[in-house]
Amino acid sequence: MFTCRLPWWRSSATCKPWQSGHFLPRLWERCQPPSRKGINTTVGQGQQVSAQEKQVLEDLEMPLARRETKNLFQEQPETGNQYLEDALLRSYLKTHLPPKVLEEVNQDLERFGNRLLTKIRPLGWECELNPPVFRQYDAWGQRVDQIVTCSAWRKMKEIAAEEGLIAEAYERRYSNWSRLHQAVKLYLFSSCSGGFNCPLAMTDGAAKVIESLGIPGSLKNAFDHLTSRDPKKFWTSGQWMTERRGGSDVANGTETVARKQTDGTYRLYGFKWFTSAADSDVTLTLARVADAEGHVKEGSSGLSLFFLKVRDEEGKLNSIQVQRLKDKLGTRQMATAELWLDGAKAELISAEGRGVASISNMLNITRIHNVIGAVASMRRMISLSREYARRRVAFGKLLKDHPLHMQTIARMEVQTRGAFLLLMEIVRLLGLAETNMASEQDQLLLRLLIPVAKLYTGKQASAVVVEAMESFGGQGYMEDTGLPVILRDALVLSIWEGTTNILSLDVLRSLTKSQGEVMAVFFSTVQKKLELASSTAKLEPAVKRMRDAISSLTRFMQAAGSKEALTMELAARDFSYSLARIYTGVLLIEHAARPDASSTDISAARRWCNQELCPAATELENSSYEAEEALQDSVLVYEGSPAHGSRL
Ligand code: UCC
Repeated sequence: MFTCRLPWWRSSATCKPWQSGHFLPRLWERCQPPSRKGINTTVGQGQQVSAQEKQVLEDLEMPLARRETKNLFQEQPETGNQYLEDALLRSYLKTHLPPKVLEEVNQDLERFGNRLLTKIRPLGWECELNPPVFRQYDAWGQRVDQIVTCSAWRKMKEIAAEEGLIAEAYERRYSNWSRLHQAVKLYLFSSCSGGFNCPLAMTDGAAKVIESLGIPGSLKNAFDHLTSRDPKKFWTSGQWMTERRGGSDVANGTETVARKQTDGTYRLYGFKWFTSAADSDVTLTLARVADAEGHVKEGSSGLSLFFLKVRDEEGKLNSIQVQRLKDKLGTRQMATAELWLDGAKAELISAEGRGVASISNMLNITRIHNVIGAVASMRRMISLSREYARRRVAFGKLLKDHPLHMQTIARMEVQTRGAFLLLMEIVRLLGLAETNMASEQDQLLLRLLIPVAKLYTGKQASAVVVEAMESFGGQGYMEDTGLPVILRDALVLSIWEGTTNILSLDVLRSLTKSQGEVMAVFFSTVQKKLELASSTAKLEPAVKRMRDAISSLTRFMQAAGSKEALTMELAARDFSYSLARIYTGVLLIEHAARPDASSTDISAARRWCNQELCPAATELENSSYEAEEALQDSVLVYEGSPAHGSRL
């Protein structure tokens, strides 16, 4: 008989092989066929857990000979109704929503949670298994440029309309809370959506731009379609902003030219390099208006915003050619294409030269959707990870009984809670702004927090999802578990809609544009929230650390303000991280100071505040933002490369 040695920290005895989780027998008959997603979901599974755990441990006592050796496999994690299982979400809604709104929203979310579980998640997996295909020519050699999507993808569009995933935010039936209700539905939908969250982000952004233009007559029909609950009427929108010369530097990268026609419309000529959800009905895009001589103005002030329909009434493309579909690391369920605009008919919808300022209304919405996607992917991975820990046995006990394993998941949980509260804060402020209830301070805070949250949660999602994947051991790396899909799709979150550095520079843009007012509001808001929480004794250490961090940030601002512009540019990322950590920490403290807060609320706030809260101040003390350090950065990067000599 063979034996294996126990780990070094246990007694020197040996254990039988079946005491190791690698030999865990088949316990339940719920395995899905390999072609389906390898993660199970059940409604109301919470009650079964202790019996299941008991069964796992009892089964380990059985001798190997009595078990089905040919069917040995590990138990799959199961999740139930996401809404009912999300304690933080439910406590947030209970705390903030007025009772009548809470009652209705609660009912809607519980019903939606069941629909997600039973209908929508399987469709999402079908979208993953049937990515879009590009068909350039028909059988007879005619160019057709069709992007063929699967039926599940098209069903997602119908569901999005029926559930009001865009409409909810624009109907405003719950006044300022409508935006939050919509965001929560999108958050629940995101990880089941098979990538359909991407077109919804841009559809929401397009509706927002049109609304912010006052819904002009020519766009009324489009607005009605974009915000419709009727699946037959509902349209999705793209956002064609990235061209061959650049995704970040839109001002210099945009080559597309708009030529005015006698009827007042424009024809667009150019090449769009990334056009996500290329099967959308309409889009917003940037171009340079040519004058009578055909000249265009370069730079940001030469850009204008256009609206166009992708196809005409007969379904023919609007003088657009699809070059090819992108071969992406993730989000493969959704078609991202390269498009030639060869005289596409379009309507100018911004003032000439105000394209970037106008499309930034869309960017700010899609960036919030990015935050939604980030929090949703973290929450999904943790849900699976914690369920797995209740079933998987290693070293003679369930993973959930290994303190180090639990510590690792708990750390992820703290990150996810923080990110969730930051998301809720932003959509709360947006809801106020959209119903004319936001003060000037609220609006400034919203402007600052959107890029902060986008850049920070994008990074958190990558880190948390990778960590959570590890908690499944080798299974986490296996495609047919569905777990790698979540990782691939999460990795775009720090790139799409602006990279971390571009967003950090946008944080600085908000400071400059408001002449520092955004920071005054930031400081007064965090101070106010802390004062309200300071009477909770258990939060004292967290409040103290937060006050210290705020002092550090104040000192950083004073010191950086007296230095050259390079200092702030070099500090932009650390500074943005500092804002994210401080603001999120304050939100966690605020949530933990509620009269009915749980011990986990308090613990989460304390743990968050134990990390370094103001890295910008530390790095300033380390002289990281000095000009010599910037030079040294180049030396470090290029040492040994052909560019080394030429740079020194
Ligand atoms: O490329 C992409 C695809 C990647 C991978 C695709 C895979 C599929 C993913 C699927 C996921 C589901 S996505 C696109 C990535 N690119 C971006 O997101 C753009 C990044 N770049 C920026 O954000 C830049 O900061 C720009 C383009 C906004 C900078 O443009 P400018 O022209 O240099 O900026 P200015 O001159 O500073 O700003 C022009 C005006 C100003 O207003 P005024 O003129 O009134 O002073 C700014 O205040 O625009 C205003 N503005 C804003 N206002 C600029 N940004 C904002 C803002 N965020 N909010 C409000």
